[in-house]
Amino acid sequence: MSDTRHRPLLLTRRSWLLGTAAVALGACDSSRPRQGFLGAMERFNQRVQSALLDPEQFAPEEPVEALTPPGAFPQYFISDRVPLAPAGWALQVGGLVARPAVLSLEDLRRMPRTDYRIRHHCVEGWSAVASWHGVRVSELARLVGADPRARFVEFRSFDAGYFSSWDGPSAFHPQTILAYGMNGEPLPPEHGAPLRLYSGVKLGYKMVKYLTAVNFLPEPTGGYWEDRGYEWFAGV
Ligand SMILES: Nc1nc2c(c(=O)[nH]1)N[C@H]1C(S)=C(S)[C@@H](COP(=O)(O)O)O[C@H]1N2
Ligand SMILES: [Mo]
Repeated sequence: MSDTRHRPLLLTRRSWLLGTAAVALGACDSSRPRQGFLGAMERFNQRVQSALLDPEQFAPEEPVEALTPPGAFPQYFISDRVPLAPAGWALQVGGLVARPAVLSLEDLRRMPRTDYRIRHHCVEGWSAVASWHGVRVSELARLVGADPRARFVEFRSFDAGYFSSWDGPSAFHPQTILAYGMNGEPLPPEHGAPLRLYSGVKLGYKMVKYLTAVNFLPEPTGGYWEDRGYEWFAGV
């Protein structure tokens, strides 16, 4: 299923509370959504939302009964067919780091593992529950010696250039992981194999699947949907 159907932005709970102007942005409105009044509002909202993001706040663990049945968890990718990892896949880690690295799945599996079962929120209005496991982005930052000036993290993929950039507090949140497993199994191709971003603090479109690179950067870059008018912060 290719994701060309995103409809106009739904308000996140936090945007709703703040009464943002973001609702006026259409999903396919690529006509300079960041400029003028809306752009100013979004920059304002980002500041307010970053200030509101409580690093102690966790997405609630869901009970086993809440698990979405196998096969019913929606699948999104912008490529025409399921993107398959290139032979010899490895994750490139760079940017403002002391030790740039190229990591295999084995390397990542040897790092401390985090597991949780939480709800996924897509901007289109659906939600679903799965359990995920992988390694925290904060662990990766420690491994490569990310510079404190790198207050943003960019995630890139082999899915037709899909990417997203994140604010540091969300990227380094304890529930933000590079997931290599779903529901106790290796991550399936439909859900981003071999490695995807997962988090309890962001909407679905921020969680880049089919990862190729993670870059620790001093400035935010955009994102596939973000560059098409979707909110950049996109907190749950
Ligand atoms: N590479 C890539 N990552 C992506 C997307 C995509 O199209 N390509 N879609 C995003 C959106 S909109 C959502 S809701 C989630 C969906 O994850 P799922 O396919 O595992 O349900 O992936 C996100 N990450
Ligand atoms: Mo989504």
